[in-house]
Amino acid sequence: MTGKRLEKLRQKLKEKDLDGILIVKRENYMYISGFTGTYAYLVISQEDAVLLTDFRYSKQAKEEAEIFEVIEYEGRLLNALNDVIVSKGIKRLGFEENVVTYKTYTEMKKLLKVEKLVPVDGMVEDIRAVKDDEEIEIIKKAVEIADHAFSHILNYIKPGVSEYEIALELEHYMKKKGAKGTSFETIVASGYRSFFPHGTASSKKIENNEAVTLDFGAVYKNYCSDMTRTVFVGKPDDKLFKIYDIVLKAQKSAIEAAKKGFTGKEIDSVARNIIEENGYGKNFGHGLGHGVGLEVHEKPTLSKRGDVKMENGMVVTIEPGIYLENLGGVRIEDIVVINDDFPVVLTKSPKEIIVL
Ligand SMILES: [Mn+2]
Repeated sequence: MTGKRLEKLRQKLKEKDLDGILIVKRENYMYISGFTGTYAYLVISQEDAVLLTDFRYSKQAKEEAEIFEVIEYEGRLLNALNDVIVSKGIKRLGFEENVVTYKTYTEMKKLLKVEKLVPVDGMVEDIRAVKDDEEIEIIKKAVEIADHAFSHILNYIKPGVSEYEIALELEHYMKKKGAKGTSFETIVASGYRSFFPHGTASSKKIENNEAVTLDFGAVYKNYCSDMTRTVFVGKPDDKLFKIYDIVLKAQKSAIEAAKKGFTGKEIDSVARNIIEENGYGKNFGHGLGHGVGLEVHEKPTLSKRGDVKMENGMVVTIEPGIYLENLGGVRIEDIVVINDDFPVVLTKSPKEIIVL
């Protein structure tokens, strides 16, 4: 599994003319080495793959990161790191510029005997954007857990129940079904609060005749899922039914447009044009979607800034929404896998209007 990933990374090191790279971000070292613990540093060059960790994790690292040379260090990390870099002959060392703090960078500059420390932007993240079959199978399971939780929670949403209680029940259910945790803080936004695209659950109680937006995800084997549905309780304002139809049309059209070779921006514009044509352009103030994997928000982005072309195996969300102040909002979000001319839609929950 990880051999291929290591190969891809080594190819990128060559392209950037780096002798090696230091990897400290957890999702990145998990992806490259297979080690799932919470403390490790990887040093990777063309010939070597070293994992530095301490007493707490060295046995686990040896088991999980099979093709890595695991070094259990004592004392100061940077000294151990320097020993590795010197013994492996690394002169130009890349580091993750979005992860390493200024303090660490300053210390590395002082202590590491390298010719140059080279900031690197999203090298492993770019590789992670395209999932292999093993990853897609795991994400499928994370999506399935959320799908089951959604059908379970429909029986639970009624006037008088608070958003907190709904979030708690969703989370409890997902954990019972095998989730390790939630992908992010569960969003339950009802009535006027559904205007807030990211309204995390509050003590507000569900009332009759309002919209309830649920946005949540399960973590399974360290991979995230992410889904959103808006359901109606009783008979809310006709306008909400109207925007539901528009969002649904935009969402389905964007899924059809999610083809290999198209940029995130192009796919975003398909949904955005439909919403704009209907007069709600200003009420769709966020991007269409994002990659999902070890992180709930990762590459590629599907938005006005999305200039990356879709490749088979990319796993992304498609989640347009319309939000009307004082009235409420509607968002529908599925996870899809890019696959030539039509993506594989992983999310199976119904999308037609549900009135409870
Ligand atoms: Mn999302």
